[in-house]
Parts: sequence; C-alpha cells; structure tokens
Amino acid sequence: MDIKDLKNADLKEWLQYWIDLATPDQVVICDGSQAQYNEICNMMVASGAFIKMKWPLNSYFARSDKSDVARVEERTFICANKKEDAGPTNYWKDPAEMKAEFAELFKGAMVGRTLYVIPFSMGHPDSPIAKYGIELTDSPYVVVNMCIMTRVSTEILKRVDDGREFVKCVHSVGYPLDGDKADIPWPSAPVEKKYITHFPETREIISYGSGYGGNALLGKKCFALRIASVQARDEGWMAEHMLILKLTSPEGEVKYVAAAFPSACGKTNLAMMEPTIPGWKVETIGDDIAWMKFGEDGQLYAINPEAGFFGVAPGTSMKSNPNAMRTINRGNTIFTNCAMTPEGGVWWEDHDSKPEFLVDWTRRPWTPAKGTKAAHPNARFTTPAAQCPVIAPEWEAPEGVPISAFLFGGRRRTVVPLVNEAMNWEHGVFMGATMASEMTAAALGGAGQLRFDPFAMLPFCGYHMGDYFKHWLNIGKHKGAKLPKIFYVNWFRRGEDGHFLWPGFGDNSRVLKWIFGRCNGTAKAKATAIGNLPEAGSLDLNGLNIPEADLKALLEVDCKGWKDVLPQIEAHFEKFGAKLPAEMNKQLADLKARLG
Ligand code: GTP
Ligand code: SPV
Ligand code: MN
Repeated sequence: MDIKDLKNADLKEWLQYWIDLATPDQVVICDGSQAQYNEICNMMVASGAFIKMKWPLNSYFARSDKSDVARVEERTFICANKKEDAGPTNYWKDPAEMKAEFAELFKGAMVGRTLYVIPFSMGHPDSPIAKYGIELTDSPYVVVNMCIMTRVSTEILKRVDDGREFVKCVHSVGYPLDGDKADIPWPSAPVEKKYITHFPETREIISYGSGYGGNALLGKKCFALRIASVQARDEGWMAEHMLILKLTSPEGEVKYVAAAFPSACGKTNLAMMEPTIPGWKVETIGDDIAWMKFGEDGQLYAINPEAGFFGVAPGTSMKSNPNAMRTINRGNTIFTNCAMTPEGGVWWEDHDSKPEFLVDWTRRPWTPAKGTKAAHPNARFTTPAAQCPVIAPEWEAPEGVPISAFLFGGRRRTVVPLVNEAMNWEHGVFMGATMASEMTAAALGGAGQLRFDPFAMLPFCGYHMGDYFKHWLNIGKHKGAKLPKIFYVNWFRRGEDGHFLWPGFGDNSRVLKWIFGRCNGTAKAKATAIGNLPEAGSLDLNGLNIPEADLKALLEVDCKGWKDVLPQIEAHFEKFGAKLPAEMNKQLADLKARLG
C-alpha cells in the first residue's frame, strides 16, 4: 500500500501535514509482517540500537538514555479546550498554544530519519469494543514494540481509509539528524523539551522527546487509557487500568475478575499466577488494561485491548512469576534496560541465576560487589501475549468476557487489610476513589511516598477525576445492570521489622478463592466498619505457616489507623471541589460514623 493511493481526505491531510513539517527522509507503511519486523530489528542491530541475544530466540536488548527511563508525569498534558475539564490531577496546556509549539518543535524533527506509519487496532479488529489508531513515529524501536503490543496491519489502514474512526497519534524522539550529526543508540530530547500530550476533544495524541514505554508506545496509556477514558465517558463504557483473569474452581465453575493496581503493584503477576491451592486454575486475559461494555444480559464484558505484555523485569523469576518467565523464554522478546550476561543472556535483580559478572543497563561492567542495581528498576520486557502458556483460549474473543468482581489495591505497609469486600456499588466506588499506594519506579521521582491514586488511574484519566467518579456511579445505575462485586486487596502489608506479612504471588489464589466464594454465595464474611472481611476460617490457609500475630494484622480492622487516614481522605476529596459527587462525601461521613 502507498500513501498516494489513500482516498480519505481527513487521513491524507493529517499525514501530509506531519510529513511536510517533520521532513523525514522517507515514509514507510508498517504492515505487521514478520518479514518487516525482522528487517527493522536487523537494521537496529546494524546501527547499534539493538543487540541480538544468544538466547531466547529472536530476542533483543535495548538500553535507553539514562534520562529516558520511565513515564514523565510532569511532562504529560491533557490539552482540553477548557482547563477545568483536565481537572486538578492532570497537567493542562491550551490546545491551540500547544499545537503552535509543536509546529515549531516538529519543524525538521525527522530530518535524516524514516517516518513510519503504524496502523493498529486496540483489541481484536472485529470486536465491537475495539478501536483503531494510526501512530506516526521516527523510532524503529517504537515500531517493533507496537508490533508486539498492538495488532498492526494494512487492513486497519484500509478500514480507516474507508472512513472508520481512528485516533491520530504522532510521535518523535526529538533528535533530528541535521547537519552531519550522527545517530546514537537511544535518541531522545532533554526532559524540559519532552511533551506527552492528549487532545481529548479531537481524539489526538502528540508525543515528543521520549522513546520509553508509555511515553512513546502511544496505543497503551495515551490511547487505551487517557483518550479511551474520554470516549468511554461519552459513549457509556469503561476504560480501566486493570488486568483481567479467568478463575476456574476445582468443580469447573468459571469467573472472570478484573483488578486495578497502580503501576508496578502486581497486575502482571496476578494475571498469570500459579495458584498454590490444589484444583484452582488461573488463566490470563490481559495484564494492564481492560475495556468494558454492558452486554444485553446486563453484565460488563471486558476485552484486553493489547496484544502483548510490557512487563516490569526486576523481581520476575520462576519463583515469583513462572508463567512470565515461560512467556519470555519462548523468544520474540525485547528487553529494555536489563543487564547482559557474558553469554549474551539477560539478567535483572531477583532473577533465578546468580551471575558473577555482567554488563549493567548503563553499559558498564558489573559484579555483585559493586552494590548498584544491574538492571534499571523500571527495566521492562515486551513479549507477545499469545506466547503465554496460561493465556485463556478466549483471550481474543470479540465479545469479551463477563466480569464478576473488581479488585482494587496498592502497596500499603500499614492499616489496609488483606481483603475487604465493599458493602455495595457506591461503597465500592468510594474504595476506588480513595485508593492510595506507595510510589514505585514506574514513574520518574518520589518512589516510596504514599499518594492517593484513585482507581489506579491518577496518571491515566483523560478528564476531570471528579467527573470520572461520577461516571463510575452512573455505571452502577445502568438499567438492568448485573454489577461486579468490588473488593480491596493488599498484598504488601509489613511488620514492624519490614517483613511482608503475606507471602503473596501464588498464595494470592487463597484470596481469589474467597472472592470467588463471595460471588457465588459460598464464602462467609463478617460486617465491619470498613466493609466485609473474611470470617475466621473462611480464608483457605491450608499449608501456610503464618504467625498468629501477622494473621491478626492482616485480617482485622485497625480502627486507629483508619481514623488517622480520615483527614487525608478529606484533603484528597477537597481537590475535586464542586465536581466531587455528593455520594463520596456521604460515604466518608458514614465511614467516620461507623469507626466511632
Ligand atoms: P505495570 O506494568 O507498571 O502496570 O505494573 P504491574 O501492576 O503489572 O506490576 P507487576 O506485576 O509487574 O509487579 C511489580 C512488582 O511487584 C514486582 O517486583 C513484583 O515482584 C512485585 N509483586 C507482585 N505481586 C506481589 C505480591 O503478591 N507480593 C509482593 N510482596 N510483591 C509482589
Ligand atoms: C505503567 O506504568 O502502568 C505501565 C508501564 O504499564 S508504561 O507503559 O510505561 O506506562
Ligand atoms: Mn500499567
């Protein structure tokens, strides 16, 4: 296919604008084929951007610039026409001013480079829940990652050309090769020149200056969450930062669960966990994002809009997440900011092997005695979901899977119990709206600090968070809705000496079993001030050896701790002003009263 053959005026005009502005040396249309993928990888090996690994098969190393290692939230903007529509939790820029700035920044931005046109679908192309996008980028790294993470094909371009709605995505690393400037392995722009921008009214994304993860793979956070959350609000569906898993009981009964945890808080791990309790089975539908629509039966049906996993590498091992290890070991994987063994294999902190010598992610020699981290804490693997040994057979079903339970959670050393069931939908929305977590390396700065992260969407909601709470409440009022039950979980409770009170990982299946039982009416709960907690004996602890005091902390209400949190919740709610739904203040007052 050639861009000269396109007939859609809107599409052609948009393409031509960016080509004329950025003046790339050439334009290449991506067709999603293995041949083109291999060709681009080989080219990157030749240029020094990729190193081909000895093992796994058909896999590559990439190491980023030291200043371009994670999402940059303070350079991420919602360019709504009115500032108020971006709300208090987003950075805002005036759309006209931002476009004027881009008209300067993108002038000649792709000199000496190739502009790739990536037509992609989020979700199976024939799913009624799927949506299409086209990303223009000057980064071959972005092209091959997008080929794993989304469904790229010329058929998508044909359908868009025939008039199908699409999201316009433009990306440049912001490092033109003008004059006699030579290319470098990871081109990017300094942080003050980086812009990750979203235009919710016109469904556009423009990203400049970063090549890393969610800043550059525009189908992921920019489209599937920030723009899609706006589309979902307007069209009455949901776009959430949630994994989706299939849970099968020993009796063969199936339930689907979706869970929202902030970045680097355990979604990939839970989505493909290996249960430690006999007879229970977990299979994966998705590990990061869920798009959900009501079916005619009133249930919410979810699809995974992605086609791959962009997973946190450090901490991943045969012990913590064997199915992730098996997925990447099948090959076809891109490792970014991991360490390299002398044999051309991969390593990161808590990997199963114990190396004596490595090349670290900064390309320096490394031994354990060095005392630094060999892999960056936000090092990632990009790997095809279809390779996951526990991917559910229906993971690409166009109609999606019916969701029985929503889980919220995060990293909380204190106060929050292992599992807590909401009393009803409105209380569940309050739980989501007051989610908080200790910060991680998935975003630049502040690791370890506690921050409120409503629904794990703080960095990803494309509009006013107060209106987003309202949208959740409206979902609960959908006529004939059979709503999922809502639970709050916390795998990260710690003792005074810092040890984890709960073993986590595969043992989280015990909590899933209780949740399953709550959904079909077989598990017992006791009503408390904060919600329904497992009744003594109703949580399967067979074969575990947790000290009595630890169990008590995990499964009881810390009244004093909760009372101490109340003023923080109040301050958090104040940010939303008049947009905070009255139901949220009522829930807060009720909680206060129950705590006494
Ligand atoms: P994003 O891709 O950034 O959205 O992250 P994610 O939510 O998918 O997080 P992931 O599953 O990659 O987990 C991140 C970190 O949390 C890893 O270092 C894991 O080892 C750790 N982790 C995951 N599950 C558990 C658990 O049950 N207990 C403990 N203690 N740590 C966990
Ligand atoms: C996250 O930060 O939640 C991620 C990684 O899943 S990124 O794609 O960089 O957003
Ligand atoms: Mn994520």
